[in-house]
Amino acid sequence: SSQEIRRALISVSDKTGIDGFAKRLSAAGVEILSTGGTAAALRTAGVTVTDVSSVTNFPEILGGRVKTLHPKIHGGILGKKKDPGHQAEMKTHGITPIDLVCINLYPFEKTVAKAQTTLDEACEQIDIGGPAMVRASAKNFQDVVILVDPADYERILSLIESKSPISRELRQELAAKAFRMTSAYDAAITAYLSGEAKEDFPAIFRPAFTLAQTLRYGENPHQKGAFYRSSDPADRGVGTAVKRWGKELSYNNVLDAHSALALVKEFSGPATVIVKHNNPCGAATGDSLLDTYCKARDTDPVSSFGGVVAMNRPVDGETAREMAKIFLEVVIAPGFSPEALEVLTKKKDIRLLEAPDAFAGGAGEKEILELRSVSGGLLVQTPDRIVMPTRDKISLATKRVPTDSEWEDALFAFTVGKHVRSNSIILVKDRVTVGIGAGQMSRVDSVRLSGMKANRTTQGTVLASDAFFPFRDGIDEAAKLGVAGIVQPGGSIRDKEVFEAADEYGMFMILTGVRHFKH
Ligand code: 93A
Repeated sequence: SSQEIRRALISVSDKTGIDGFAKRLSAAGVEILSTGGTAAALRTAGVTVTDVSSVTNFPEILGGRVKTLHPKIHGGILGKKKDPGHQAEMKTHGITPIDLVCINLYPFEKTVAKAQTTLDEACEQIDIGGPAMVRASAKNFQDVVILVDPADYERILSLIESKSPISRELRQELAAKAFRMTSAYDAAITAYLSGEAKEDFPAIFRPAFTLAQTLRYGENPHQKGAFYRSSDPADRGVGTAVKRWGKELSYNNVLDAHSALALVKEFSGPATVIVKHNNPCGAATGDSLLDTYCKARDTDPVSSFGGVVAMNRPVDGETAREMAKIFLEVVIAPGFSPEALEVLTKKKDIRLLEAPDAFAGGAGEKEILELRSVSGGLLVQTPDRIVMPTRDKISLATKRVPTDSEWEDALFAFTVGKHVRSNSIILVKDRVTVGIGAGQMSRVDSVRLSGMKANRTTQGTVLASDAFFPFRDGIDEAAKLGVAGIVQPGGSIRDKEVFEAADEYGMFMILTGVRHFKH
């Protein structure tokens, strides 16, 4: 039949197992064509081979750069058996059909993975003729079987040996696999030549985590969960914290402790952050740890109950005694004084995490990539490490100028906003959160929510917005709350209208030029 495999072309860089495959093909009566190195290897193994150069009647030239790029080869692959025109032309030009093509390409990726590889060496390993044949065969898959994976050899051999037809479905499956391979090959070349990823990608995908704990469950009891610790000595935090006291951590504890820690680390003076459902419900800086704890808790005492607390100073006795008054899920801090431990270990439901190395960082801290799984893929990004430009580099959009204290509140509010789910609006007074509007789908609702969440007057507060105001409505709502001024990135097409609204209400407006979406 026209589907019979009479002639195969084998051209492989990696010759492992190719002799066994070729021997069986040959024994089944298939003529074998091969390029220089492959032909030599097959002859050594005792297989009868026809040289491609004898088919083309042209030697391999340019050190092998041109071996199979010839009409006698590509015509043999691309000619359609059911097309009388094709068949006639092939006859005229003495082109014999090729029914099976078996290829593996020059090892480009392996070559560039070696640190000492030069650009010239890398370029020499860009296979041109191989992919051309792979793609030609895959295009004409109804007539040509394309093999690019040794895992498929046996399937095809057994069909040939039993004189069974190779179905269209199987041919198409192999063609899809072939194009997948050449497109990955091209992607590797693209990445190499554009200087991309050489360091980042292997680092992301190398096994970088070890199991820290099998969790009782995931986010919910019907979900399974596990917690992995980073093997990277520069990646320190919740995963490397030492548990000084308490029950097993849950999936949600770990997540909340991570978020609370990330925010509290932003501050240099004593600070406390309380997180609920992965959003801060209170944050404060102040003179003492006790002071900051009380202020953070009183932002939203209802939500603070059962909260996850992060502090950037070792927990002392008096702070611990205050904390012991309500139920808290987790406390994460650089340490605990003996007195604090004595007080807090009386509570059976609290977990105490000591993470001194999480605070060791500073300016030279290594950038740890953030990974997030999505269906069918993985998102990777560098962390959001900046807050806002320094006061001398920042622009003001309004007539009203902030006082020193308001500048400090603006910085504090904008810092908190960076750690709250978008759209986020934060009201702050004297470096203490007054109201937090988190995770709304419209900014104006976040403004309203920040006022609703306030436990005390919002008069004279500074409002931070994680992204620009699309309309003036957010400013109108802020005015109703008695906000003194606003800090936001700016950059909306309606900025003018937004600035005018702020001027109308006598507010100041600081433009940071930095956006802090957190999804
Ligand atoms: O240098 S190429 O881009 N030019 C070609 O015409 C060509 N034809 C086959 N590379 C070419 N090949 C590749 O040679 C194949 O993809 C295979 O990887 C390799 C096999 O060469 P040999 O049989 O000489 O070891």
